[in-house]
Amino acid sequence: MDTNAVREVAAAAIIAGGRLLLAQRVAPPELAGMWELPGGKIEPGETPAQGLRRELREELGVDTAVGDRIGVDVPLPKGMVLRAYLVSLRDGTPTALEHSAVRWVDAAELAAVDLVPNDRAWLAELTAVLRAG
Ligand code: DCP
Repeated sequence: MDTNAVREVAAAAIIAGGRLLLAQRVAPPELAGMWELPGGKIEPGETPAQGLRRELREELGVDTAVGDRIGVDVPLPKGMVLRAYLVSLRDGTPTALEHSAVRWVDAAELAAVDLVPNDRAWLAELTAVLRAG
């Protein structure tokens, strides 16, 4: 039993050339078709950066560098917490291996996207980073 309290879900804000990478969920039914920052559950024994890099290799087929956190902690069911990190691409082209599609959005497009409800908590920070870059 991992007594290290909070189980984290890490999500990646992959930004390149003033655009943010979004991935379209296939499940569960209530989120299918909506767009998210890709990521997933950090496994026991992993640092958040290690776990997020693993998830991004599995989901998108890319090698990444995980940077600073951005935005608020979003509480999830079962005592989990969702956190976003600024991430840069090191190698590979993001490919939808576990999503139905990926797309790059600028700040204006981000405002119009059907983003999963949890990730909307980061809209202001994401928009600010996109407008700065
Ligand atoms: N989540 C979210 N926003 C994100 C990423 C995840 O709201 N940008 C939520 C959706 C789920 C939970 O976090 O409630 C876990 O996400 P995933 O199902 O994507 O994580 P895993 O890929 O690790 O799940 P599994 O182990 O079920 O395959």
